[in-house]
Amino acid sequence: MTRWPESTAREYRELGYWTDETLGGFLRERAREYGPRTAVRDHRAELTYTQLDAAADSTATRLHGLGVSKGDRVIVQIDNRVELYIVQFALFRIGGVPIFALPSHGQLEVEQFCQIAEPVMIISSSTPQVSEKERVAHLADLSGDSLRSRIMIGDADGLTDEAPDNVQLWPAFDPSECDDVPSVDDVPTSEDLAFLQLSGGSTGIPKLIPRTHADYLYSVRGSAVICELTEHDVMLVPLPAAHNYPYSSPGALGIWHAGGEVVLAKRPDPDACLSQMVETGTTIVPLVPAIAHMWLMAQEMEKRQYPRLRILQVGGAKLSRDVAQSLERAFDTTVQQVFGMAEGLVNYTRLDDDEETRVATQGLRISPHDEVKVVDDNGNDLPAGQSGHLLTRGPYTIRGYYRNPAANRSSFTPEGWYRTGDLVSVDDRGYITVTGRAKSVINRGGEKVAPEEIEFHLHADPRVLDAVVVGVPDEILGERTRATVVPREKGSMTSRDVRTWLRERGLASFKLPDQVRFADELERTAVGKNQRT
Ligand code: AMP
Ligand code: DBH
Repeated sequence: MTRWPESTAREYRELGYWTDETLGGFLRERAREYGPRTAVRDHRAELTYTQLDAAADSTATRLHGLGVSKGDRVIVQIDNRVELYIVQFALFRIGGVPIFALPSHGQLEVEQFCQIAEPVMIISSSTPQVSEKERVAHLADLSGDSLRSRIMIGDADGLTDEAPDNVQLWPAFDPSECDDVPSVDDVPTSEDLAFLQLSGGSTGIPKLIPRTHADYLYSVRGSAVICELTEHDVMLVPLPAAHNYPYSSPGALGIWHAGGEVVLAKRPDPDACLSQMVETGTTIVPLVPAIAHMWLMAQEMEKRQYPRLRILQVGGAKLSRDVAQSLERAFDTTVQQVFGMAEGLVNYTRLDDDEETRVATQGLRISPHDEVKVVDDNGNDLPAGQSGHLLTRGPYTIRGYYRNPAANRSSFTPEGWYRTGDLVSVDDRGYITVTGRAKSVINRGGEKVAPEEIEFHLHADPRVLDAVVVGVPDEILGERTRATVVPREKGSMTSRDVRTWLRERGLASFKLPDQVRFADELERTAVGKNQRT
């Protein structure tokens, strides 16, 4: 893991940004303070802080018994249910390093995580896209050489006894059954690697983001202060809960920091979620623009009241001024724009910002020690107000990806600045406005898709002569993906064939092209590369 220089690390410690607290210790401390209060709820369970803490302990004991020890990587692909958090905290306690796969990742991505990170274990659940039966089959088939255990967490009744020998079935968690505390000799410390997040990435191969306990918890505490969270806050989580944004900006961790309650929604559909917001007295909800747009349309029809809703967060992709204004009016609340990245830097509009700032900018950094600079194509610094490439470094921004020297050479400067690939302008106050993007990533409603990756898999299809993938404007998603395919034999393929091919390759569902066009040839740039316009 590429680390911060020692002198910089010392500064962050001296400033009190990095403390000795680990994520495992964080939950223990919260349980001590807020014990009987509700920490988290999903469609079938509700856990107090004490129960979440105890569940993490008993699961840690179990995982330790299976041989997971400090530094071991474990792929965790669990959808929005309490077990996601229980497993994460269990791993943090024993120093296991979760890789936060998303429920929508396919077999292909999971195989790639195995190749890069050599995990000893994978723990999965069914997801909105994949049934329990299918998931068990996926687990059994995974070719990760390093995997010693494959665990499937289920709703008990949905699981059969006919599971393959190499997959263990764990029934959903029962809060009355936790009694043991793990005895671990080699405990993690706060500057150790805590987990691996995923980057949307601009190449075909996923990039794993190494976050430490200390750097992450600093960003969580800062975020909780900015959002003025208290123990009366209730956060509904309609996005995949393992994603960096609903996990830490301020996310579930920010809510727990303050003693509040997290409510996991199975899916982001507006009908269910808007009623759930009323029922649970939701005070804060993280959304991406595409979902915010859907919710807005539903709200304009239904006109429900959310007397407790303080903050409607929108991040992950650029929010239009119009939608921001309409959201505030329709939900009678404050919109907070969140411009962040799993690599680190997170910006928020502040709750007391004037309307123009709230609807037109993507906010201000968390920390005064977040260094932000804007440079031109040649790397020269630009003055305030001019648009250019955003570079950043700071107390919770990584200095390098996990086991990826090639990406590190291109994504980080020798002085440790992370090249975000975003084009922005920064005003005199430090507020950022996202003006565009220099990286080739397609931002599909907050989900990041690398066109090269899809092209790679299209080229692998023997029926395909050539293919190019681009993002095209979409009113709801912001951008949607369009594949233009040149078949070897004209008329030999349908768009369904193209999607089926990609799905069978094991690609995540959100990476399947929204639109497929066929052509006789592709336009080329002067150097003969496919034109992505
Ligand atoms: P990732 O590196 O996969 O975590 O994705 C982070 C990227 O998402 C950023 O570098 C931006 O390109 C994009 N992004 C996140 N939040 C916003 C936002 N509020 N407005 C515009 N783009 C955003
Ligand atoms: O898009 C992102 O990755 C993102 C958006 C908002 C993020 O990681 C975050 C906040 O922390």
